[in-house]
Amino acid sequence: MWCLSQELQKKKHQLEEAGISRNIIHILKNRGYHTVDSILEFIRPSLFDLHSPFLFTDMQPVIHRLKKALDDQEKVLVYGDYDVDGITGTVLIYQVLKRFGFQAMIYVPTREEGYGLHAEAIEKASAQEVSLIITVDCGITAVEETFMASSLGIDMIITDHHEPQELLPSAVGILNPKTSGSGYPFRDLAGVGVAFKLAQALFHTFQYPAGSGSELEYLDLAALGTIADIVPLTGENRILVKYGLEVMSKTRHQGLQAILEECGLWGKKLKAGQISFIVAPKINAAGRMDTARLALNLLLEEKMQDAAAIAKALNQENKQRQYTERKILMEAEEVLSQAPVPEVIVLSSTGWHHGVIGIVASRLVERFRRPVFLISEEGEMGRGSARGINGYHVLGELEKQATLLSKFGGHKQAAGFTVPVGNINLFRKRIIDSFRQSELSHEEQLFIDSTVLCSELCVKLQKELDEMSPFGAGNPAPLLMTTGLEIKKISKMGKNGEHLKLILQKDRFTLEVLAFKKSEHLEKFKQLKCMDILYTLETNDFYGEETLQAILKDYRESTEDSFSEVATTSDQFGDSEENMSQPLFAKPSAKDLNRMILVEAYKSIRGKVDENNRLYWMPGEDIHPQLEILKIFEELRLLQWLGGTGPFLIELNSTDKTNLHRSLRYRLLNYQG
Ligand SMILES: [Mn+2]
Repeated sequence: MWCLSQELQKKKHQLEEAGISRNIIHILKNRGYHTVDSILEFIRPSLFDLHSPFLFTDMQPVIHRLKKALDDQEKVLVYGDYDVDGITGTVLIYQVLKRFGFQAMIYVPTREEGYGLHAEAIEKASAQEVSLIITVDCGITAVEETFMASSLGIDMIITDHHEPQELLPSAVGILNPKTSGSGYPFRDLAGVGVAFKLAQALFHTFQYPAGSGSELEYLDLAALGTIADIVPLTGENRILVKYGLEVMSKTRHQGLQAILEECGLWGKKLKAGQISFIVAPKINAAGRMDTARLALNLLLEEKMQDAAAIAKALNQENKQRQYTERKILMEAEEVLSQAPVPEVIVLSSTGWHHGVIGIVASRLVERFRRPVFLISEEGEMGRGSARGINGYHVLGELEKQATLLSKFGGHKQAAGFTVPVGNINLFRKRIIDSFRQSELSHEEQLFIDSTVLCSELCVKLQKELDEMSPFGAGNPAPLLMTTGLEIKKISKMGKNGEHLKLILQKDRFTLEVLAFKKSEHLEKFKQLKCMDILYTLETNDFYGEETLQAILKDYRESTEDSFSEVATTSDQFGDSEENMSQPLFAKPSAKDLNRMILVEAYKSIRGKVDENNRLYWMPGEDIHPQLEILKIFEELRLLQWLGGTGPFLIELNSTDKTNLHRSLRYRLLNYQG
């Protein structure tokens, strides 16, 4: 079903005056960004807006314990998870600890050992005289293991982002934004995001070593893990990923450079989609097929040559993984073809590699638009992986069947579980019954962000849409609709002709449209006189000339009144009109931020920087306008945030001439003032 929200009101909006086009304002309003402030924060995210890590209630005791560990040169074990989120977070904490002189070591369990904290690993750590363990991306349910560690004289610091259970481990401190008393305002951080917050607190506490780095250097790892873990790319995650991708394109991590080279992405502007579809699977391949050691070594490697060799090996392992994946997928589809596809797909087999069934489950969800539970039987036990559809709470459904399961955990969209093989049939029946009792439907709803006229399609619009990137979970690429197009030309594309390329036209405007994996629609397309399409927009750099390219998501034959065929929703708007006209800055002194004050502020910063052009600066009492100044300078690339959430470590760039009007933040401010 195609769903469209109502059109924007006709009167000219202040954001339009500041140079944002109507389509963009419309899209952002539909996505819940109602106030000018929230729109500005969204299209101009700033590192100066990162939350203080000390908002975590437990950050003080954690840092206090870490200080003691440093003073006494205790052995500290960083205990991570084997997926990309876990590995990046583990490497991040380990490297930061090392840089401040800690006796740090790493442990990441194999997939055979399974997810989470293990008693044997704690015993091993104890034998090696470890007296402090920091978990990364795991541990929030490790009540018994934490108790056991403490009986061996080991303290625990738990950093995690998984859903907590009622009983929390009695650790020195728990950093998990999903616990009720966490104190932290943003609950969607990935495991590596939480690790990054701990790193920020460490840098704040142990100071920024003169002339050397800051937490900015680790933003590449934070972005990689955050994208790979499919957490929503909104709020603080959006800031981490947007700037993290920039850091990644110049990364100091040799292994990251090597894997980007292996993927043909080194030296290019990076997109979140490339990281999740091309880079992350290669790093994950190690964790899936065997031990995660290869991926870990990749990120820790300091010699480029060795890093390149590991990246090659990972690529090989990924190919093996893809082969295994295809095989399981074919087997699953074969089973499903023998009967009508049930409301919820629950399949099990003895031959399936449990490290790959999660990906296969995702593929089946895409294909059949149903929740999927795949189980790999190993003797008496089955290890399962589940993926949901919109509105289906995978973890919640597993909770309902808790009596049939021996272990489960995860998130709303994805989860893992262990089930005795004898219970699988009953489990399947109950899961399907539960779905039937819910009011969920399998029909996919496509939410159209905006309708666009053929005449409006230009590279400038695409560039503006691109300012809404990074795209991914929680922030999909805008879905556009254009109606009444005729097919001018249609041809097959790709190695086996599996894709189609269409040239569509209306009046004198034409649009190039790519339809991936739609070659079987060729005849259908040819019979259409006139069509409406849903698509996302990209640019194609063709011999140095940028051209527009639409990626087709759905299509249908045009009717007399195309709009009446679309379900319209108006509830998303609410009373947003009023909100939109609220003044941007509530603080009275903010509107005085004119050109002169900005020039004075810039001179003052320039007068205070050290020989490395750096300044560790705490804005004074009236912090709000001062922060706005920093954000305008950041937008204009006059300065760069290096670290801190106030005080800030900033570095002045060498450019000194700029036009203030290039800053959207400044323009909006000026328009109001
Ligand atoms: Mn995670």
